[in-house]
Amino acid sequence: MQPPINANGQGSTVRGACPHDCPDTCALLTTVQDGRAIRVQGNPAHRHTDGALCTKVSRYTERSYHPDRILTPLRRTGPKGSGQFTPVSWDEALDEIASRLKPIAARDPQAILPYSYAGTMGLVQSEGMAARFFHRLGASHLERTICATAGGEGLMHTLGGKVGMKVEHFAESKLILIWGSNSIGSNLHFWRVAQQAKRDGARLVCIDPRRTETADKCHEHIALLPGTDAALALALMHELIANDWLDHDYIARHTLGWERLRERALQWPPERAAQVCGVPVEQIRRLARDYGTTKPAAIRLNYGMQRVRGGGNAVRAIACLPALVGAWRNRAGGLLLSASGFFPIRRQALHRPDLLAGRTPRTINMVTIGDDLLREASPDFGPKIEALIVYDSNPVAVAPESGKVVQGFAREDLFTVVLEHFQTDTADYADIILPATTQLEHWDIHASYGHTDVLLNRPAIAPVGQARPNTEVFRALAARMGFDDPCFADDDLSLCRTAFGDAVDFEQLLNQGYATLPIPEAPFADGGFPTASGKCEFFSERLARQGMDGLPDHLPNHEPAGSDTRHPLAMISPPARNFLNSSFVNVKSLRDIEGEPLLEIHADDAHTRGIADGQLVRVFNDRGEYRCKARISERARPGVVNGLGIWWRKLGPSGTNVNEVTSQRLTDLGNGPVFYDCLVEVSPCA
Ligand SMILES: Nc1nc2c(c(=O)[nH]1)N[C@H]1C(S)=C(S)[C@@H](COP(=O)(O)OP(=O)(O)OC[C@H]3O[C@@H](n4cnc5c(=O)[nH]c(N)nc54)[C@H](O)[C@@H]3O)O[C@H]1N2
Ligand SMILES: Nc1nc2c(c(=O)[nH]1)N[C@H]1C(S)=C(S)[C@@H](COP(=O)(O)OP(=O)(O)OC[C@H]3O[C@@H](n4cnc5c(=O)[nH]c(N)nc54)[C@H](O)[C@@H]3O)O[C@H]1N2
Ligand SMILES: [Mo]
Repeated sequence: MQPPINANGQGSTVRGACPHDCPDTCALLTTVQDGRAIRVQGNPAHRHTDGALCTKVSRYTERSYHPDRILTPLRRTGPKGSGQFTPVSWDEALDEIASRLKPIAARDPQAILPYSYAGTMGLVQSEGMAARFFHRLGASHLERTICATAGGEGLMHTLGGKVGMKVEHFAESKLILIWGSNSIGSNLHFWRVAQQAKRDGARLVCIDPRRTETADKCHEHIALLPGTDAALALALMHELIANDWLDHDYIARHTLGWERLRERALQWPPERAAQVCGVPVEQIRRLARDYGTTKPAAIRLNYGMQRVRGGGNAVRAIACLPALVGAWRNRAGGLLLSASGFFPIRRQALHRPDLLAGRTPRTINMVTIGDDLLREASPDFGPKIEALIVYDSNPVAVAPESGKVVQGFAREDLFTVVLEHFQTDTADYADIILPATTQLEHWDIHASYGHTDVLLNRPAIAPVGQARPNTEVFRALAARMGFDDPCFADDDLSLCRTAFGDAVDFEQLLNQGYATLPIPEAPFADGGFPTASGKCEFFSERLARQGMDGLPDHLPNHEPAGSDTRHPLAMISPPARNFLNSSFVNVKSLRDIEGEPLLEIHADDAHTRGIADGQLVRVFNDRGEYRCKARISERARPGVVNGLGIWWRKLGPSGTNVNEVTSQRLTDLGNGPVFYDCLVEVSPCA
């Protein structure tokens, strides 16, 4: 085991990192008294955290010492899903898991599937030891697509990777487009920078179907229909061309495919886009003028706008804009979706794909886990999934089309292990639950997708109850499976060192808790994009070679608004501010702020359906239905309803949540989910 406490030579304050799936990756200071964490604060010395935390993480001790924390391994005693378990010892639990996995592995290890996402973003506790274990086993490979792959691929094809502006330089921008991002809720530390820019005279424009708390505080809100962002971006290009608001020199020297993009964009006059986006044509013209004539102009994209069929293309289209106006020339101009591509993570050394020893296991997409758990063996699919090991994720609540996900998890012939802090909707279906440590209790090291610092997390307290770090569980399972490769003996601190090797100063991390990557102030002022051509690729040869459109285009949703008279409303399900995906839903003080599951609906749509404010409603389509209270609200535009997520199913009025109605279809690029490409009807409950 790891040394439980390291007081860091500072009495009882321990430096850490917020583990959550959020662009901000805050530096934490935990105050420990008599071995107990009594307070978690933002580190004032870390420029991006600036001493401030979101409401959720400032309640971290409430989550870590929650009376419902799982304190011992548990074995199921009732039917799957009933949530009935009895405590067992670690040895019993681990022996049982190994004895169940061994015969499956002997037949075909691909019948075993890991299922994990970003419960912790830590490089060590997420896949640090787990990937080694599953590679050595030869288990099915999980395609980790549930969040960001459409946008990630879009960026990759256009800019060459998940790279962009440094977040701190938005403070000097004069125009900021906040595009598909509710920054106040999900990117608070960026919002603080945007506020600085606003005080210095910047204009803020929010592009989002929902009138969010962020939209409220911007100068302008463009409430487009979900999944129409590429049409808007193409119309902006049309106007930049028509009015010659272009940086011809930057285009000539640092871009590829301009003539072809020009032709495409000229097919998108603002009138056409206005029709598709459902916004006034004047708004598009004004936005184009602002973007074409204000310098420096910056775009903060977030992943909210890529959870639709054309999400990858939409990101490609938007990522072309800064090059057209030469915005990258200034450090306060350009675009930021994710900065994670700047981090020199040594994935091979950490994950050890060499342990596959030449095997190439099949891939299962985490988005389609509902269908895949219900599939029989076949030459196309491979073996039926017989065992599932879930960690850092709550698929029964967060994966789309949960009717099928639940049916799959309920299979009697499926052996399921869940590593968790709490008895989540997913843990209810486990055969064995293993108690996991929280960030206050283990070592980890973090990259970020919203800034460019590496953070180290030291354990502040001993594990609560019998909890163990994920790494420790996979070490113990490796031993029981007879895997004696030396890499299974690496302890967590050495895994932290391995993650970046010499690329970051580990002594500085130990002493200060964070280290800044050396990245140029304006990384693409003179081109130098990490694409094959070194240019911003408007046209992608690579996509064209794969038989796809080499240019970005608007691809209508799988379920476009107005295409199904039985389900006329477009539904999006963005995060509730005080939850993080399905994490924190069980923290009472935070749940009290959110109240209960809500569907925001515009007054016009409510009245035609006889729905009163506060009334219980049924939200349904052919995939399923869930119930919640309706809130008649200006936050919803006509034709679009907002089902704020992601509630635990068992805390919802009918034991279901919003993912009952979302679909398992995929995005144009990256095989991502289409949570916000979903048509429903809403009716009042009697
Ligand atoms: N408090 C909190 N913070 C979070 C999260 C959370 O659950 N809660 N989630 C974290 C995670 S997992 C991620 S991936 C990141 C980013 O997570 P995101 O899901 O990108 O988070 P938001 O910033 O809320 O952005 C979503 C916004 O996009 C809008 N939107 C929906 N459809 C469209 C569309 O078609 N076009 C446009 N333009 N906008 C659309 C939604 O209304 C919403 O306001 O945030 C992280 N931060
Ligand atoms: N309808 C709809 N669905 C969505 C979204 C949406 O906007 N709308 N957003 C999607 C997005 S962007 C994402 S990223 C996914 C997120 O989906 P998930 O990554 O599954 O995120 P969470 O729901 O937060 O669940 C993470 C779980 O990991 C556990 N955990 C945390 N730390 C540790 C640890 O150290 N060890 C172990 N063993 N467990 C730990 C937590 O207790 C929590 O239950 O959801 C997606 N689902
Ligand atoms: Mo996400």
